Amino acid sequence: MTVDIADGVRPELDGTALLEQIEVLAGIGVDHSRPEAGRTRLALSDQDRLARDRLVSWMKELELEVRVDPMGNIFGILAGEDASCSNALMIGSHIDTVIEAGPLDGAYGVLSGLAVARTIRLAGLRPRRTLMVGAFTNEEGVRFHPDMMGSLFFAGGIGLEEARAARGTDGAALGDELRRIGYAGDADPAALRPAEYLELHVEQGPVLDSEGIDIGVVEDLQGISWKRIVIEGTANHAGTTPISMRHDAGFAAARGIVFLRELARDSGGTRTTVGTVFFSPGAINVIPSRAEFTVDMRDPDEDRLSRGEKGFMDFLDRLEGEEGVNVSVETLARFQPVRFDRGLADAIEAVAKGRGLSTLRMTSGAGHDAQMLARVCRTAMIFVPSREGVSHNPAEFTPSEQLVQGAKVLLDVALQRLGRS
Ligand code: HGY
Ligand code: MN
Ligand code: MN
Repeated sequence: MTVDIADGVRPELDGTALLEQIEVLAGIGVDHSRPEAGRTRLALSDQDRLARDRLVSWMKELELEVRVDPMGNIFGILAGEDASCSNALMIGSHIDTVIEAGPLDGAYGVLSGLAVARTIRLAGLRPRRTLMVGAFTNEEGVRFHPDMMGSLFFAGGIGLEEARAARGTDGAALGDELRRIGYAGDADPAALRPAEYLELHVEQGPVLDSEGIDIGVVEDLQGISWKRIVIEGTANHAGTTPISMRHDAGFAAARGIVFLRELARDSGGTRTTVGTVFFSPGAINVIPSRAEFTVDMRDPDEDRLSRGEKGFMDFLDRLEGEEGVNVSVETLARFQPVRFDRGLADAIEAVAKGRGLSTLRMTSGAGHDAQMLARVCRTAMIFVPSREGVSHNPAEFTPSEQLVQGAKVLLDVALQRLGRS
């Protein structure tokens, strides 16, 4: 029997099964001696492999065909009457995490996709079009840069050899790690590209929660610029060296961090973050000879983002002369703002309203695999609220009923799309 929402076919999604799987996955990567530190599943780590193995086992329980591409992207396929992937609907996200992460970022979207497949399977339905559930490699980009690397490869935005050669912050080569954990697959990504992609995700920001809105209809996603800055100064004695004679890489870095905050404050929309800073040689009584820090700069407006990048580069030029240091800059990621598919966004909004839910059209502040899938197919995102906007933090939380509600909206949209030829 083919699925068609027009037939009044409305199988009910089992929220309990979804919540149970979220809890199981959330337990992978937890250091039980420090439960307050959440979970850490850096891309291609042993913890990531455990989560991948668990996801694959759940896909197989649902008799999905499991395919893995050369970047370790995992796909569970529920064939429709039209068994082609090129006309398929894919629902996806990621299961790698940042350091000391919450339970929902990424995992919620993948497991909700699995819940949609489970609902269709248990109802004995056969969709007209194929449903694919995807889990993309290295969405977070914490260990290997850039972020969204698996979906970028899937969308043809980075070559396999370049990706496999990426060096992690721990010095490991991405290709070696893919092989080590057994996820260097052979499926051709081009043959797996769908016609449409949906991603359900927690907002990770404060808007929906503070305004009491049930569902975010994500229309676009802001631009991202990641850079690594290395400042070379001169080590010297903390006690004997007059301030006027110092070439203090640490102080120069501190000036850069303050400049970035002031740039964001005065910009009207740019957000800047310095998430990592390292000083060398790292001794209390030695003026740092070297400082290394990363810059995460984001803006929904491409021109303003470019101006921010240039403003910071001009500042670094001045800094070299004023502090007598040498500055080098490496670009780690640069993605322009992305607009999602209007028709899919309209369908999400209509379904949510049909369920009596409040909705808000919004821009995603976070990066997502959807921004890469948008390069190759019609793509849209659904958000549910994050309690006090907290994410990339063990305290990340969304009430169960809101998680299940979001998954039911996803199911409704999916059934609509799958029921079409
Ligand atoms: O950085 C991001 O926005 C995403 O979590 N990778
Ligand atoms: Mn995410
Ligand atoms: Mn994230």
